[in-house]
Amino acid sequence: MNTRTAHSHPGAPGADRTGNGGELHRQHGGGKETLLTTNQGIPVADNQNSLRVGSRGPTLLEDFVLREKITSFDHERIPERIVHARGSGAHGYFQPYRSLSGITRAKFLQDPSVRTPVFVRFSTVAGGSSSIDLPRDVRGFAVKFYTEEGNFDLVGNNIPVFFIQDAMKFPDLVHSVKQEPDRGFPQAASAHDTFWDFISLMPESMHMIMWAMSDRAIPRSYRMMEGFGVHTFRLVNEFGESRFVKFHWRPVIGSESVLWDEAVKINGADPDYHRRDLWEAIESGQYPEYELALQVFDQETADRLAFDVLDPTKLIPEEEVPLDIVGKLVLDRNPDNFFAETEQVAFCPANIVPGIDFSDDPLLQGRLFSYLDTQLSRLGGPNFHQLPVNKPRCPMHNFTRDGMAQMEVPKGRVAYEPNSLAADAPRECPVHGFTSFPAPVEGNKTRLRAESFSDHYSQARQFLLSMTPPEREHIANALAFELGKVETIAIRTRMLGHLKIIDAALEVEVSDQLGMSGKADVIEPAQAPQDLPPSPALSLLAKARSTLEGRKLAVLLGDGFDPDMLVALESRLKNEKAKLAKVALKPGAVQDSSGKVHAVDMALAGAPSVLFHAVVVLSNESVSDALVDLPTAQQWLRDAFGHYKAIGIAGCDALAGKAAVKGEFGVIDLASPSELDDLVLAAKSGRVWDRVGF
Ligand code: HDE
Repeated sequence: MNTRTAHSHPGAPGADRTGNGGELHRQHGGGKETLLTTNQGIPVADNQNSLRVGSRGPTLLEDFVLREKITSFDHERIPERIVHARGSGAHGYFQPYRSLSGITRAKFLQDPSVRTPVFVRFSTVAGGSSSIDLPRDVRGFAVKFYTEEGNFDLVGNNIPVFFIQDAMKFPDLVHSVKQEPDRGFPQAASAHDTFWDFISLMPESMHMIMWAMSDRAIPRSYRMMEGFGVHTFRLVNEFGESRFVKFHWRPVIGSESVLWDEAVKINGADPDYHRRDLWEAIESGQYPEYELALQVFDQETADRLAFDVLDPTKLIPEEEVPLDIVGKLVLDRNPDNFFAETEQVAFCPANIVPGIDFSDDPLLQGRLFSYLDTQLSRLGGPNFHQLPVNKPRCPMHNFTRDGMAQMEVPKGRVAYEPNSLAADAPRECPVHGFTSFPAPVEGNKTRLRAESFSDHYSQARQFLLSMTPPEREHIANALAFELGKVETIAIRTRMLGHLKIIDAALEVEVSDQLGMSGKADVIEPAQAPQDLPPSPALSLLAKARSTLEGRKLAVLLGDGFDPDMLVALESRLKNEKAKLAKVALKPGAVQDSSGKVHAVDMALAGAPSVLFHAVVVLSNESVSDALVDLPTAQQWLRDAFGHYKAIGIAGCDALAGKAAVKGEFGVIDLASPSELDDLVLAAKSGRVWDRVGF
């Protein structure tokens, strides 16, 4: 089969490959179409695939079409990042649990007593640097390890797969999700025509779309997010033996997501929600921790898997290649200066150390070029590695010189090699130096995508079928919400056509919500999907731990509340390693039943219940009924109830009655401190799904 045809987009007319004497137009239907050209006016024959050796081999440097396209893209914004512009960073360290010398010679993975300093930056993808923290979006999870053999950057995401298979399509993907170029909106949102137009024409994006519409795209906190290296990499040991590896990060306090209604409200109440949460957790000594886990496998296993390990739109289920937990990342220091560190940090997937190597994943191969290139314009020249946050912590000597913003003052006459005039000049070293794993490659130069990349639906279906009922419903709701914002009907029906291939029931649910039942386009998949067994590890809820560690709860205090109950609540939550925010109508004054005035953390007007994991109201309506008729107080409880949160109430029957939450599932009457056990139990299990019968 001609795989170029298999991957061509429904609706995209095939290119006219006949010579036409350099005309800028070609005939299509009744009218003339404008030819796609490079900046030099050279017509482009294939805008889908980069030039590579064989269909699965590395990409060639001579690919001027790819290079120009990516270069031009890389220089589009100054100085904010083109993608991942909105981010938050922290310092910390990484420590392996044991030596990994059997599988890699990387020094920082040899000795469990060695801590390697790191800088981590979490980010959203689509929005500008001042955009909200809770759009529905992928999150970046980028780690710079300052190892004794140089910097290793693991530049990953919180989703283990990606939208596209080839770097050639990245500028198109990003252009489609960013604000539409004529109108400059919407900011930080995928719910618009151009994104879904592109996606609906790119069947390879269907797996990632299931993830991007899932709870993963609206995390409660950066501290509660998984991370993934996405691509297959290699590990190489001291004997030169290589194995493949997929990198994973797992948050020690478990994962958690918000509901879409919460996300929308949090964006209004606190657009810096994630940034503030990360900062405050570190300031208070509650250090975010993540375990590094590896999926290590050999060529034989790779050959046995149902998918090509070079295809970044696919994952390897943990049930097939289990995770090996090998170390821990701890974030224990906030940046001193946001710009100098979080903004100027320059990650690059090409930064690897001896013992780690690339695979021929065509998306990774394109990234190896892009990041360094983009820093040249973003950070103004070739010396950005001298900025403190980017500078290696190990000795660094070479003969690169000059350039904008040169901060070093190199001494001596010798800035070349070989040389005989400087005996102490740095020399190459075949023993300790980085050597590429000599993976064999052969094939013709071609822009062909491997046949093994052409199943676009099986893992999308597998992901969906691995979800718990609430998670599955969220995906359907998210799709209906996003497609409901798409104005072009043909884009909606095209997407419904893809959903039908992924899962017929999903299409029925979404088209019903859109009022478009039976309207799905008929789409012929390049390869018919296979039914894969569900992978429970893909569900966040199925593996959620019962815990309150690192969670923030709120107590709304009304005048005359019982101080003993507050003390009991505080100490109970402290034992659970949770935090409690004290909220009151007036931040300056709330009195307990003895008349004592208490300090308050937040005023009710600025502390909607969406900001918290679970909520409590302690009041005394016989002393003061100030809260009862207050719409904000009623809404506080209504929202918490509607978001399936555990709720504790004491001395506020009238308010609970007006908010219509009294006696409902997960609403616990705190008549005495012993009832706190029930509250803690309910809050620990996350959401009270019983309220909707899940
Ligand atoms: Fe990136 N990406 N990317 N990306 N990416 C950037 O680099 C790019 C991809 C990721 O906190 C840019 O310094 C291309 C996958 C993160 O500073 C840019 C392709 C994954 C961050 C760039 C990809 C990522 C970036 C923008 C397709 C997950 C933020 C500014 C070939 C594995 C790092 C910059 C930070 C940032 C290019 C695809 C993750 C333009 C060309 C897949 C976490 O160079």
